[in-house]
Amino acid sequence: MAVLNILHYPDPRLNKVAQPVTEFTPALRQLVADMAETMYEAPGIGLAATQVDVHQQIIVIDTSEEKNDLKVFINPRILSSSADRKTYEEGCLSVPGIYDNVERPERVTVQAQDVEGKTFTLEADELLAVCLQHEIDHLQGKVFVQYLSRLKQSRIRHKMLKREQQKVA
Ligand code: K1U
Ligand code: ZN
Repeated sequence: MAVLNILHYPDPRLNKVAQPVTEFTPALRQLVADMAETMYEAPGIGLAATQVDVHQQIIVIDTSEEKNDLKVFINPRILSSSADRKTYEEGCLSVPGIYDNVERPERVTVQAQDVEGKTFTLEADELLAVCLQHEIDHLQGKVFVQYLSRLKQSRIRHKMLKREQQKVA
């Protein structure tokens, strides 16, 4: 297994749209295992393949306290969203140290495939619903800061670029 490099905002590779997975191979299993290791090591509660510069529709999530409930979503799509909305203070491994409120549907029903290609449907609420929507956004090339005001986006962009410059200096 391996810990993969996580891209940081505003890297333009985070805006690429991920393609559907068509082959359920041992290489896919290995990538999923590496993504899970990367998420646990960060630590985080979710990770989309886009964040590790792989532009395929793959997500790993574990919102359990004990970190023993790994969920894998291949080719996820939202079948329905509740009219009720909820605001949650989100974070992102691609925007470390930045947290802000995002309003989203409170519940979603998602259809996806598992690592063997078997289709399943899941009704999600609470943190799992927030995390699933955040990760599906990543697969569509969207980072949570894009829900914030232009002023906040600009401040976050400058802060992140300054941090990257300090790393190389
Ligand atoms: O996609 C990502 O960057 C992962 C992100 C998921 C997420 C968190 C909160 C709301 C929506 C989506 C994270 O995991 S950020 C880190 C984090 O939330 C966390 C880290 C350690 C313990 C508990 C939470
Ligand atoms: Zn994120």
